[in-house]
Amino acid sequence: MDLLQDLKWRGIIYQQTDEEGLKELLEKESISIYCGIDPTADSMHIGHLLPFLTLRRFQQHGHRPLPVIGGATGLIGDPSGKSEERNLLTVETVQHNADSIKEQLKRIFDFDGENGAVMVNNYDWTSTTDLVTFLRDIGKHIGVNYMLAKDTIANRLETGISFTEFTYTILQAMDFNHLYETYNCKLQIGGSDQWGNITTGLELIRKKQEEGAKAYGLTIPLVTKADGTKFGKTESGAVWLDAQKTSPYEFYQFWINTADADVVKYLKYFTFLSHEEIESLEQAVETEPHLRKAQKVLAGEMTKLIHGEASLEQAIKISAALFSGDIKSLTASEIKQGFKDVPSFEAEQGELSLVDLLVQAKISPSKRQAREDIQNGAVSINGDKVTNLTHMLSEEDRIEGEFTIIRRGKKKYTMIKYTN
Ligand code: 485
Repeated sequence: MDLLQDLKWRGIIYQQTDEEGLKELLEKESISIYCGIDPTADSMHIGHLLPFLTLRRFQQHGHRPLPVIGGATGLIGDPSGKSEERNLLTVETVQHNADSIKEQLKRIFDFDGENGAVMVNNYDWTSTTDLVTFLRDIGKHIGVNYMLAKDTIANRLETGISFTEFTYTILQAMDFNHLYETYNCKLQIGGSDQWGNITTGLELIRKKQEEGAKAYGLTIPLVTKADGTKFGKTESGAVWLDAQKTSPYEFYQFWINTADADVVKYLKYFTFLSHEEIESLEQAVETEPHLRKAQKVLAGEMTKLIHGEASLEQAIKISAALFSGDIKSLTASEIKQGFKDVPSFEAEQGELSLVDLLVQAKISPSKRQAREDIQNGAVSINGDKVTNLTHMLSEEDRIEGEFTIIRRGKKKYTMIKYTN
């Protein structure tokens, strides 16, 4: 099966500017293909993954990926999908963000070999284009009427749009034209919100390049969830690729929690598993959904891809320990990852009776209940059941001197943190 058929099978193609033309082109030559990202935050989130993983699929079929960092466009602000003008970021912030995102993109592509990826930053050619050249050589080719007809601009005419954001689409078009000239880049991909910007690029290439010059655009669907809620968000916010913002354990858990109704779609979108492997997992969802085989494979593949094998193993270990309640096997750093979202209570250093603590931390509703809980064997400290009613919490109950994990009943965990 060729690349475009595979993308179709996976449901990755939303819109194409010339389906037949691109098919013919890919049959006869290896091309460069690009996708850009604006460094508006210091990390990518999983909403950015699909376009870049798709770029990687092109690389696996012999094409050269050009991940583009929007060092210039990030300073301007894409109006696409935004109902309001963006606040400008400082040059320092955008530079800092660009450095972090570059490191993350490095993990997705192969930079060696004949079709090795080339990472570029549009600041390099945008910042060196002077205003007169921009207006004469670029702006002259793009009609204002043409721009006003773009959804992303038309949608803002009522609420207002600055000249700065209005111009954004031309900057992205200039990138496509520049990459066409420099890397023979003939295809730009992006999320469905990028259609307007991608087609402005094609317009510019058509006007500026020799007769018959041709480039293509392809967009990728917005990732949706069967229950209608937004993909990529959890109670604690966006799911980031940066391990400091979203720990590998949380990242793993995010994918593990995928609904049966979505899991096959996500396996197709995000993993590099073969059609046969995905079809057999689809079978498993139907015949033995309780085993959550497909979710485990999805979470495993994604965590390995973004955080590496060791972090995946750790995430699996934390998940198993939390499930069984056997948290003694975890290191302090693993406990921190696994218990980040459990309720926490700040206690003072020094001796404190377990009964008092259970009440103060609102783990048990009353002293009487606290005593009952302890007697019934329902309370454990760091994974060890405690039945001694007069137990005093001491240094020994602190993991690395920093915290204690109390469990009441099967699932209710509380993290006790100590103030000095
Ligand atoms: O030449 C280019 C310069 C900048 C961009 C693309 C080409 C970035 C683009 N305008 C943009 O805003 N992209 C979004 C971003 O940076 O977060 C998202 C899109 C999404 C998908 C993703 O980037 O909203 O659909 O394309 C990779």
